[in-house]
Amino acid sequence: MLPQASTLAKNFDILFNNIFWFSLISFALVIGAMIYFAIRYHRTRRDPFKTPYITGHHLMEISVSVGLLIVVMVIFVWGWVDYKKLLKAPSDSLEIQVLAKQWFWEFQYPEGRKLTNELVVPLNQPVKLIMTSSDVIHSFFVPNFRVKQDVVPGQYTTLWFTATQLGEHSILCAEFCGTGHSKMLGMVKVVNAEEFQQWKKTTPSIPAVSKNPQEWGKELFSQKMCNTCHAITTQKLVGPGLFGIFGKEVELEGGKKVARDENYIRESLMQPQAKVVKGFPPAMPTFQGTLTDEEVNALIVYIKNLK
Ligand code: HEC
Ligand SMILES: [Cu+2]
Repeated sequence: MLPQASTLAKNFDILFNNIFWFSLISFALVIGAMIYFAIRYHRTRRDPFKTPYITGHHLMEISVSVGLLIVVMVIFVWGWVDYKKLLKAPSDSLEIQVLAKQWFWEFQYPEGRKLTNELVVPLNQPVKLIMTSSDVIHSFFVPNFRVKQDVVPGQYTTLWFTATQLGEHSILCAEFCGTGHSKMLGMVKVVNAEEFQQWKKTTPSIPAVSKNPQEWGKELFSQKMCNTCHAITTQKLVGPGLFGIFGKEVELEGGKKVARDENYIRESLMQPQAKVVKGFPPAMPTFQGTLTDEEVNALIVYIKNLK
């Protein structure tokens, strides 16, 4: 058996084992009865030309149906109780953003620290993952923690766990996501609280902050694929050309007019569908979880200077 390395692992294993043994015993009984009846009532043991006439047996049928219903309901309610524990992360959880990409995992801590394919978490501390994908559907799976959750582009899914075993635990992608799927591997590194504080000190946060924001914004504009939908001239592509837009008013779908200020651009990135420019489809993907505050700022500076 895999190690039970999270608080939820035991619950799931108990449920799983109960269902497993119940199924196995039922299987043995059913097959055993079949073999017994096949031998006991074999044609050679009775008059081959006389088949007994059998009518239904109400009491037996009802008791089997009700009995099985009770078994299924027990499994359902039991599963529901455990599932509810999985849904609601404790309020003191450490929140970490997860971005799945073909074909790696990116983890971002509240202070801006970013790690690829490695998630460092403290022992016995609830950790909540806020996950999204930048391309196709992936699935975040840590077998030792018994947690698995789809990671869907353009949407947030969450997952939480409290690690109870020090050391390294594999992260797998459990949704076929392209040719590199099997190599989409990561590691959860569970350390104790002091080591975690130490790690925080020695791992620099927000490494890119010292960059010139305008240059950085320019890099991001192509890195984050803004340029596939936006020209930096006034030309229309999928989205509006961004030349000289900053500070000017824009007419929205529905006729309302708003000024394009920092907040407007920020909202365009985080909730693109909140204000849709007139004459364009609501086709812009959200960059929430993909762009850090610093990156958003850099992009704003860049767009501001397109004039
Ligand atoms: C898949 C295409 C697509 C991508 C990728 C995309 N956008 Fe957009 N964007 C649009 C469309 C379509 C609109 C117009 C509809 C709307 O307002 O949502 C838009 C609107 C905008 C606006 C408002 C424009 C205006 O005239 O007021 C800004 C600013 C913007 N995008 C910036 C960005 C930045 C920065 C990126 C990259 C981080 C980006 N977009 C990536 C399609 C895209
Ligand atoms: Cu994947």
